Amino acid sequence: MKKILIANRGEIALRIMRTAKKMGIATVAVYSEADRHAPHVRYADEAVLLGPAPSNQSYLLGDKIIEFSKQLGVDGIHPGYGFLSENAGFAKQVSDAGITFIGPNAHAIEVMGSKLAAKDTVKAYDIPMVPGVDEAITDIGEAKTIAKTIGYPILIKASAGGGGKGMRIVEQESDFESQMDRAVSEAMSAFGDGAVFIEKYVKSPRHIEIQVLADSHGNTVHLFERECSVQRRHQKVVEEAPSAVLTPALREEMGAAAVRVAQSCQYLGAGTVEFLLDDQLNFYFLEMNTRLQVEHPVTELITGVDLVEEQIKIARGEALSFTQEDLRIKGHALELRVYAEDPYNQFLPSVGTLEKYQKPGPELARVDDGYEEGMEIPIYYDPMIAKLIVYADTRKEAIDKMKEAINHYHIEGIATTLPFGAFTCSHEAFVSGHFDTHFVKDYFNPEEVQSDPVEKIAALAALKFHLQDKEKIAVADQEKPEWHAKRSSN
Ligand code: MV4
Repeated sequence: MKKILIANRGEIALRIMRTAKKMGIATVAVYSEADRHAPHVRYADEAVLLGPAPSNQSYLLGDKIIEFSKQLGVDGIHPGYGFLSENAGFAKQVSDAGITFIGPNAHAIEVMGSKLAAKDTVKAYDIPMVPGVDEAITDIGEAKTIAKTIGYPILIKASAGGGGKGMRIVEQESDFESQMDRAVSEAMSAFGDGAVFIEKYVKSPRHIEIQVLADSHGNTVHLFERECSVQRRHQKVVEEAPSAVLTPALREEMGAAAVRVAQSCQYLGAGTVEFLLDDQLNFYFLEMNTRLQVEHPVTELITGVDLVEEQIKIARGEALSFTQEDLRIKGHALELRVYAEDPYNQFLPSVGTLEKYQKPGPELARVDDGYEEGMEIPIYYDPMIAKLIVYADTRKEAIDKMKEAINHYHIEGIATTLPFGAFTCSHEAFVSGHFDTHFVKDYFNPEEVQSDPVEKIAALAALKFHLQDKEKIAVADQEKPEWHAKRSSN
């Protein structure tokens, strides 16, 4: 493989190109009109303009990307995450064009893209699953009978789902039909697929995911877990590896299960198997993500494996150069997603220009970013500016290092999630490891956010009055109150 095209933008495009260059592979960037001056365009050996800013006129144009690839003699296409990365049709079109898709085969993408197909595929592989059904609900009466056996509360989920869309908690039988109707119509409008199923609702789960790598010679290994329980509105904000709660025995058991999930769909390349972990440390398979994930760096730091390099080697047909026994966890890594969002104002997007942009030095942190001082954050794409990643011998030292790195990260012109990171790293629940996916809702109170004194305190006082004011006219969030309706009472 001599030349690869990176069908993506921002930090992940740069991240992939860095490894390609290290391997002596030439790089081709693609970009939209909004990204003409973006670092990923300058960093690449060649770059081609796809079209106007909106993704459906640029980064989602699979045909155009393949056309350019042919013209430029590209051997492989790396899709990054988002955009075309989990589009089975695109993966197939790329291979049909005689170009290597740096990712799994279309079959694995398709199966894992449907939660019901995924459950059906893994069920012969001894994978623990949340009590529930593995078929789309067609008969309400039958579904109610099953729900009664499982026991309320139950959760209705969309098969095509993602980001919590089409997901509804049902507390009691009398709410079943109305919640079902809402889930189906939400799934229909979001995914064009109204298929839903039910599961027992796991009350206070932690989100644990296992990184896997599978080559084309029949070797599949896992690279341990990442914990991503600190989320809000189904968007991860802080991730770490390893998890503070897994024992070596549980880690091995979950790792082995993840490997079987990958084997069940003849997986190839890097993938992630997501599990819920309940308060009794029971784990349940949720889904498999068939891409390189945003939070992959924490795994790289604790294992010393460059995941993009492995993806490229696997795509070239090479066998993994290590076995499961060769892999060890060393140290602890934390990642904070730095979003252009205002934690003091319900994490609403904060648009504007990076008037000031100074990062902590490499001795303190790895910063994977895609912007520079003076740049505007386009409104068309994901609002993530950077990933702030730290590594230390122990979890406690990593947390302290993250706090220090945040203090050495200076961004002006837009609000970011940096203060939220400081809040999390100073919170007793996070520091002690006693937290779950409700962390943000249970504890995050904008008034407690740790930050540079004086101006911030003044700003917070102003904010407090602002929020009190707003509360009176607040329009309810579409999914949150419902989802967490019962939490405040436990
Ligand atoms: C669940 C659950 C509780 N019980 N399933 C949220 C997104 C989707 N991928 C799966 N999700 C959940 N599924 C059962 N049976 C709770 C969640 C959930 C969640 C999962 C992982 C990380 C954050 C979350 C936040 C809220 C709900």
